[in-house]
Amino acid sequence: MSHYPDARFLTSAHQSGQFVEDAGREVAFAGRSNAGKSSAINALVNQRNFARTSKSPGRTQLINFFSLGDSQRLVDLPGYGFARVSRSMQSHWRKLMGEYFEARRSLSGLFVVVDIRRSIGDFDWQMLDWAEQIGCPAHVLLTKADKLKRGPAANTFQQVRKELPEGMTLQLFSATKRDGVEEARVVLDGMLAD
Ligand SMILES: Nc1nc2c(ncn2[C@@H]2O[C@H](COP(=O)(O)OP(=O)(O)OP(=O)(O)O)[C@@H](O)[C@H]2O)c(=O)[nH]1
Ligand SMILES: [Mg+2]
Repeated sequence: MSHYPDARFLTSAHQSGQFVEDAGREVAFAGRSNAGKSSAINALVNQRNFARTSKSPGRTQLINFFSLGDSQRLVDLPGYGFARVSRSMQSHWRKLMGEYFEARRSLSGLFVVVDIRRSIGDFDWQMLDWAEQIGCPAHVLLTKADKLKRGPAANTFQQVRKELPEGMTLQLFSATKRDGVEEARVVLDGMLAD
C-alpha cells in the first residue's frame, strides 16, 4: 500500500509556461544525472515506475510534476552534470531551472539526491545555494548507500555533514534496499505540511 495513495503523474514541462499552477506546496528533487532521483521518488511513494528511471543518464530534460493529492506535489527536476549533452541542452537546462527556482512560490522544500560514491559536486552546491537564497529548506539524500560498506558510508556522511550549512539536513538512503525511506518521508511530509 502506498504511503501516498492518491499519487499520480500530472505533467512534463519543457518550458515555464507548462508548469502546473503555482498553488499549494511542492517539494523538488534535484541531482546529477543518474544519481537516483526518480528511484528515490518511487521508493517514497512505494510504486515501481512511478517516476521513470533509466540506465542512460541525461535523458530527462523535462520537469515532471506529480500530485500527492491535497494540492501537494513532488517535482522531478532534470538531472545535471551529464558531460555528453550538447551546449544548447545545457543552456536550456540552466534557463528552465533558473525560471523554476525564481518563480516557484509553492516550492516548500528541496531534496538534493547525491550518489554517495561521488559525494557533493558543484551543481549540487549550486542547488543548495539557490535553496538557501530563497529560504527553502533543503535535505540531502546520500543515496545508493547499499553500494558502500557501513564504515565508508558513515565516513562520507560525517564528511558531508561538516561541509553542509547548519540548517540543512542529510541522511543515508538506498532505493534498492529501501533503507532510509521512513526517515525521508518524515522530512518530506514536514516540508509539505503548512
Ligand atoms: N544500487 C543502487 N542503485 C540505484 C539506487 N537508486 C537508483 N539506482 C540506479 O541508478 C540508475 C539511475 O537511477 P534513476 O533513478 O533513473 O536516476 P535519476 O537521477 O532519476 O537519473 P536522470 O533522470 O537521468 O537524471 C538506475 O539504474 C537505478 O536502478 C540505489 O539506491 N541503489
Ligand atoms: Mg530521473
